[in-house]
Amino acid sequence: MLGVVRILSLLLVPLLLGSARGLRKVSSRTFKIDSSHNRFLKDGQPFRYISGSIHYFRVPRFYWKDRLLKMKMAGLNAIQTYVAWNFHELQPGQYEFTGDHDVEHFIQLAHDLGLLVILRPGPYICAEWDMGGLPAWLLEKKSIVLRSSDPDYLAAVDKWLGVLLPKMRPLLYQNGGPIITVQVENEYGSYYTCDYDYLRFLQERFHGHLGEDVLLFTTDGAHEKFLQCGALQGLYATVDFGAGVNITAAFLTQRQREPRGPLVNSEFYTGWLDHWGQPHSTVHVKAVASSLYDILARGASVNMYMFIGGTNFAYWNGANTPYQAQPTSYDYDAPLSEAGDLTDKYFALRDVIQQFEKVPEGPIPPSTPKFAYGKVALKKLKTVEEALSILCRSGPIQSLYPLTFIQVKQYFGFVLYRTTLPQDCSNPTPLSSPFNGIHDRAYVSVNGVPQGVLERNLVITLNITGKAGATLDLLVENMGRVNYGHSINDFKGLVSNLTLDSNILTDWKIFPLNMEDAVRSHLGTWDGHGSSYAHSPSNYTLPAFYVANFSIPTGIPDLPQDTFIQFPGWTKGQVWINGFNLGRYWPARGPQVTLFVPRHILVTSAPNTIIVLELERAPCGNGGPELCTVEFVDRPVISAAQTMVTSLKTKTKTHG
Ligand code: 6GJ
Repeated sequence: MLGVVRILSLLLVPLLLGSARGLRKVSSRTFKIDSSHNRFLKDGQPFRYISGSIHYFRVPRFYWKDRLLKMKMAGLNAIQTYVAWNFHELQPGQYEFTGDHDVEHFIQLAHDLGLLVILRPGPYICAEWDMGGLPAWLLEKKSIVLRSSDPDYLAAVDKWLGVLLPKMRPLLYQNGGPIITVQVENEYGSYYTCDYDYLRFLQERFHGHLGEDVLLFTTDGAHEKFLQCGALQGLYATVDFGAGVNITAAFLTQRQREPRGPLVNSEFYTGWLDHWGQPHSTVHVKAVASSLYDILARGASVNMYMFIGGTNFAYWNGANTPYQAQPTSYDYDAPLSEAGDLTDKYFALRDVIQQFEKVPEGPIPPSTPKFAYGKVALKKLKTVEEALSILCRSGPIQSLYPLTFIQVKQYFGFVLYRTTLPQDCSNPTPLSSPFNGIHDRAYVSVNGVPQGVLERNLVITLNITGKAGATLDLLVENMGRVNYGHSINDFKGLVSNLTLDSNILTDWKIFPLNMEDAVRSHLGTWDGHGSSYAHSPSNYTLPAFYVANFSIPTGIPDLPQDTFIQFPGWTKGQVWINGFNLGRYWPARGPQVTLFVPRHILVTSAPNTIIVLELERAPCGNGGPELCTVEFVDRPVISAAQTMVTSLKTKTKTHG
């Protein structure tokens, strides 16, 4: 008898297992490519996605649902987001996935709203984001070859993917979530390394963590030269192009790589990026609508980059080369404005989509009300120099020659470099960075007297005066790391030696400055005695903190509301409200003049604290308190006249 039972169990078990496996397949959701009909299949049915890009790291969590719902109501059936590695692993091995960093919650919100998700986890993402999303601490190996099979780079990538992708697996479509496709790298064909082993490494790791049935793809510019290095067997090749491009030619490029399968434009540019000092970029509504119509009429799947751009809060903006940093606003002239407002472009694109797909009925969440809280008078709190003990609690690092930000383990913001004048400079004496090593701006003072500003590529020599032995301070600002092209290994600080009258300066004290902790915990305590103003022949003022408290009345319905802050008479700096780092302001250069202030950082229950770090010239000298003000207004200004400094102010050759 026992023998019979045993034989039966040997026969039955594989069948049971098989059926269990079969059950998973029978009840499983599928998202695949149907090569015979050049289309996607979702659960076996023909499917075309109409998607829009939104970056969770550029929109406060408070507003994720509002933006996603507006995208849904525009007729989108999917959204696309990058994952910014450096937004989650700020220090090696230290991960942040809560609050505004909670990417799982963001994806779940999309799912709850019936939106599918196209995930682009990089690890490099470009995106006008600091170092294209790669963490700056990778540069601690000075010779690292990013986006390649460099073993140190791959080891860091492997560890990161081992943290991120297991979080994404349950969110895949086939596992019950919204993620239908996953992009490997980003426009790899535009990068010089052209390392297939690197792409194959990523392909193997993505499948290892996400399963063999995940649909992986690549995106490259619509030209064969890009697909040469950007495409890989087993990764579905897609292209990107903007309005006004010859769409037939663009998709022909994709067809040369993918003779069968759906046509896909993974980045259909609805607008374009900005740089400080250049005119705000716009792309005409009609051009975008017309090209979108043409793309949809071909049955192609499309992702509109960006559908909402949002904001580069804090120090997160990237830069292009020759060095040009992007501003705080990432409005991108997108269908939803930086503040999430509905634009003419939104309705124009919704009208186009409506010609191909059913668009949800019902109310579209309206643009949020904006409130002009008016002018707020600030008082000078402390200069950076006076606050050094708070800003750099561990004290300076001594070094014969300057060290970079990375060498002192500072990744963002500011480092103060201090030495003494080795000679008398009673007559104006040239302080120079002969190898264009100011990365990116240095605010120079001698014994507390402002001397002027040195700037990467633009101002590499500055005449200074002072007596031998006087203290020479350079407050160096990281304006954002290059995010595109071969220069993304963008080291910051004084990356080469400085000379005074052609003699190399040595014996430096280097102060990494922790602005965030200082602003959150100490600088707000004002003793009522602001520091005095050092007279500066160049009418610069020392880099200094200014503070104000302002109250928003309780009892008024719906206050606080969103607003915009502007800086009449100020020059350039950083601003925090209630400890939230809103970003950089630079009205003296433009085109951005106002910064978006989302309502959730404001309170009515207590005074709101504004702290401004003005780096060049504050309007708070002898003009009296009425000039030392900022102002909250109810509409943005991001396309003001700008001051583009294009030519080098000295004849010395620059090195990029
Ligand atoms: C894309 O390539 C990129 O994949 N792109 C742009 N490229 C132009 C490069 C500037 C010289 S502009 C906006 C987008 C995003 O950067 C995207 O991440």
